[in-house]
Amino acid sequence: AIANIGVVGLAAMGSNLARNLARHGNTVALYNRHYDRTEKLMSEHGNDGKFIPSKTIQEFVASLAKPRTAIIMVKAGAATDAVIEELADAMEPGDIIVDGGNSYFMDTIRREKDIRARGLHYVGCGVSGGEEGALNGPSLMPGGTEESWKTLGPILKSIAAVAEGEPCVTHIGENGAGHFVKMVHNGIEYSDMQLIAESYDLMRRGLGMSPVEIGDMFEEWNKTELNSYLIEITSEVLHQVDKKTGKPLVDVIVDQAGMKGTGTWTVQTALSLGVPVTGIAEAVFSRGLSGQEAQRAEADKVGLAGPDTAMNLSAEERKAFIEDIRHALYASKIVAYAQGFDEINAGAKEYGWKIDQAAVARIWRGGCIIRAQFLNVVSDAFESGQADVSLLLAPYFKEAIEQAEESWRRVVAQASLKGLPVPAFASSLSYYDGLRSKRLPAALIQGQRDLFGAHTYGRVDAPGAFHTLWAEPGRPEIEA
Ligand code: NBP
Repeated sequence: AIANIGVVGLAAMGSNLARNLARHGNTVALYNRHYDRTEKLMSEHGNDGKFIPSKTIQEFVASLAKPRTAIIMVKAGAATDAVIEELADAMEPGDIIVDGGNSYFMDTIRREKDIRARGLHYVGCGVSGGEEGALNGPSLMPGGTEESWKTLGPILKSIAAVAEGEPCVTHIGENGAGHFVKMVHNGIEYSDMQLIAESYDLMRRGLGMSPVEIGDMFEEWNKTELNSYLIEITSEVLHQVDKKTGKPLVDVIVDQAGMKGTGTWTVQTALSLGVPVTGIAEAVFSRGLSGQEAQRAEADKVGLAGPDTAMNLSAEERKAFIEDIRHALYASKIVAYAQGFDEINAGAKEYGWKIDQAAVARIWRGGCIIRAQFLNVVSDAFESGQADVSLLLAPYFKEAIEQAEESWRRVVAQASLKGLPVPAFASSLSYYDGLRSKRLPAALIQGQRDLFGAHTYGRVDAPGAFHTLWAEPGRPEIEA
């Protein structure tokens, strides 16, 4: 038998992806460094479809039809490099190596160049949706050449999630474009989660609601424009009761959020591109603060000053404030997405990719962690060209924020007065206010820079660069 696709790396993600491929009529070659994983997949799920298991990479490559196409699903970093090397040695020009792991896009750019020089195709493909998505339909973000997309496209379309009748996969762009977009997807996921967490905290500590009451509220919110996978699972988490103690599970979980690096990459990349992704950055920093165990314990012991967080509102005021939080969440979410798409735009310019933002929004509507009804209107805004400058300037989102604005300000102000941390809400609002300010205090900063470092400044009334001779009052400025 001959396979039309192969999977290398059969841990949680790889075995589920292989099963998904087999269930959709593909004949799937299988290889894992330790054969026991391959055996386990065959014995437990061999009936899912047609598989060709191999014990060596040479056997695996020999079982593939030309052009041979293999998807690597191993640990990102050195393991991926090792597998690429083995595959490239065994393959022939024209064959396609796909990396479906969470690789850093600069690694993908480097690997693509190396592999192309050997006459093979190399595709870095973002895979979102976790284990469940890999099995039942992920959102897929492949980079690489147009030529490789011709072979790979139909295979990926066969296994991707479907949203509004369309498969959640599109050719993102050359070399590292797919992994870049997957990275920003994860950054946006961080900010979505942080905004939800801040909303929860305001209701919990500010309004004194129980986890179940808040879970019910998220269930209600899931029927609004906030409808999304993350809001849905938040409700599920908040309704969960710990079997051991009978307490709400959320109260038994240690309040330290882990991270594997893609959020950090998103912010590091944004910093080097000069794109303000304040919502994502605050989300990453908040996880960082949550992990500062020793500092937090000491601060708690010392007792840093601050107000009582309870807001003591009447039933009616409480209802109104919950609505305010919902509006603040929506407005901040729009800002985070606007910033994420700005980063994609800046990355595309820097690395020479042609990325269709509308198509990106469309493939995020299903399969992935940030899937949301809201992405329909995001893709419409890009499709129509109304979001070319910023998503915030597209009429639909401009109006949505106008409707939410007062609530948003009340939430940030009240949270501040009550000592409740809302870094993502507050930074998103400040970004919005900065964007709409006709003049920013950056003029003062530029003046300071010219004084201490002769960095020069532009004038509002004349072209060119100017420098003031600060020490000589009679001669205020010269053209630099
Ligand atoms: P892991 O990231 O846990 O990696 C385990 C796999 O890597 C096993 O198949 C293992 O083989 C193989 N491997 C290692 Br480790 N070192 C190797 C080497 N030097 N040579 C060959 N194989 C090696 O698996 P995962 O959780 O299934 O994730 C796979 C990829 O998908 C990762 O890049 C991950 O970031 C990405 N991803 C994960 C998720 C998720 O929700 N988990 C979502 C999206 C993307 P062995 O069995 O022989 O040890």
